[in-house]
This record gives sequence, structure tokens and C-alpha cells, in this order.
Amino acid sequence: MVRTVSLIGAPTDVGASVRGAGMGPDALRVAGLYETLTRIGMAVIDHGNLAGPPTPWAPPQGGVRHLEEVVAWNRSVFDRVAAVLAAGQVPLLMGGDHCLAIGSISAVARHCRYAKKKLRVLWLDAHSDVNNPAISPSGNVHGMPVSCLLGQGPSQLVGWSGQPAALAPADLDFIGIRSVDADEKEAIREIGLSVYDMRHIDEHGMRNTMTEALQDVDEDTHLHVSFDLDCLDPMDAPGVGTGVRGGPTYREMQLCMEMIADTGRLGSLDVVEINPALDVRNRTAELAVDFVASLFGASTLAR
Ligand code: 6HN
Ligand code: MN
Ligand code: MN
Ligand code: MN
Repeated sequence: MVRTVSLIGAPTDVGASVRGAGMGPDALRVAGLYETLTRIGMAVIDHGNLAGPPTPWAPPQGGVRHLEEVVAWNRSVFDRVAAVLAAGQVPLLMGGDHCLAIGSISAVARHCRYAKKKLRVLWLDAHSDVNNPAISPSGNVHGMPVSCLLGQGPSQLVGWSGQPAALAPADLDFIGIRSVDADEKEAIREIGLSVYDMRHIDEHGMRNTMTEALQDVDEDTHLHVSFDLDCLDPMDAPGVGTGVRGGPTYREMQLCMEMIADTGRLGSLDVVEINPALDVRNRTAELAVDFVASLFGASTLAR
């Protein structure tokens, strides 16, 4: 059965402090996301871009920047992702910054509960995004989505899945992490989160890392990938607002994507944090398209 992928653009940088991630959806279109997915045999629908408020560029209030606008954007994302899932399609959220994963994954979690599926989330990122207003050094919500999904963020951003928390700690694995703020480290330990950081990937290799991360994925699993392009090395992916050196290589990331594809359980995807204003000839969006194709099964010898 041909699966239908629904592209949903959320053109905003409301959760970030570097401007430009709002141009991400069009950068992905220009890089040929629709055409590439079509070529590898997917049915694709581009829903165009969601609408939402402009980014005020105001300082944080109570430890959070732009809360009202973050809520508005995530509401739109939640509603559209929920509708796409209800139609039996695979939502591909084109960010936008990573705060949008709150709406996206909350909708996925609610869907999984009704569909009686086990939700597993792979968070591919240089950062762990598990800050909260009390500990965030920036107040930027793109550094807090994991906390919100675990039921520990600002109350306006928590509980959307219909449960106090969209995710339990064991539902989530981080891949590629190498930048964690001081209090965030504490939070990771307290919550007991599974982190495959770059040290782990260096020592065990991507193959063993992904084998371990995917070991409990079975036919009842809905796999959600939240792909922050700053997971890659900034040498390969310069178009991001918060790049951190020392990411996985191109080949390592391809293997990661191919191993996810091999499970056959990919059910939804976020592609976030592409910042065309900082990119070099749309290289980062093109790289994202390359990896997304692999996630949907475009390996070298696949037909
Ligand atoms: N991202 N840990 C930093 C913060 O401001 O909380 C950076 C977060 C980056 C978030 O890239 O999605
Ligand atoms: Mn992130
Ligand atoms: Mn990041
Ligand atoms: Mn786990």
C-alpha cells in the first residue's frame, strides 16, 4: 500500500532567538522535498503553510519568551497534525523552530492512544531541549519542548494530548546530543532520560547505537522522529541557528535514517531548525531532503 505523506509548513521562529527558521518550509520545498518523496514512490500532499502570529522579539517573561505566540503556532500545528493522522496519512512537519514539536508530538501521542499504538520518539539533535522556564538560560521555548511533552513545561503548553504528559521518559531516546546546559544535565538525570550522546556514538558506532535505540520497536509501535538539523555537524549543515561542532558524519546519519526506515514503523516526522538566512546555497535544506528520503526507505539498492 502506498503511504501518503502530508507536508505541513509552519513558518515561524517564535521559539528561537536567532531569526530565520521561519523560512525553513520554503527552503525544503526549493530543495525538492515533494519531488524527492514522489520519486521514491510515496504519495505526497503539500498542505501549504499554516498561519500564525509574527514573532515579537520580546524579552522573556517568567522565564519564557513569546509564550502566547508559541501557544498559537502550536495549536495550529496540533490541529493539522491530528487531522492528517486521522486521515491515515504520515504528517511531515516542516519547521520552523523546534518548539513546534510540542504541538506535533502531542497530536501524535493522542492519536497513538486512540489507535492503541506504542509511541516511540527519536529526538535527533545536538541539544536535549529539556529546559523549563525555571532553568532555561535563554527563555527560548525551542530549548523546552521535551519538558513540555513530559508534562513539566509552562501549563499552557502541557497536557494537550489529553493526558498530563504526552510522553513517558521511556518513550524517548536522544541521538547525537553534545550540548546540554548545566541545569538541564540535572533534569536529564532526575527524569532518567535515555541519551545516546556523541560520546556514545564515538565509542559504540552508529550501528550499535541504533540497534539499541530501536530494539523494542515492534509491529504495534508508532515511531516519531523529531529531526533538528543542528544534530549534524555545522560543516555539513551550516544553516542552523544554534550549531554545535562535533556532530555525526554524513554516512553515520545516513545509516541512522536507514536503520529507522528498516523498522517500517515511521509514522510521523518533524524537520526543524533549518535557517535559510544562515545557510550556504540551501545546502542544509538539501541535506535534510536527502536524509528524509533515506528515512522513507530510499537506500542505495532499494527499488
Ligand atoms: N534547539 N539549550 C539552549 C537553550 O537556549 O535552551 C539551546 C537550545 C536549542 C534548541 O536547537 O532546538
Ligand atoms: Mn532541538
Ligand atoms: Mn538543536
Ligand atoms: Mn528507551
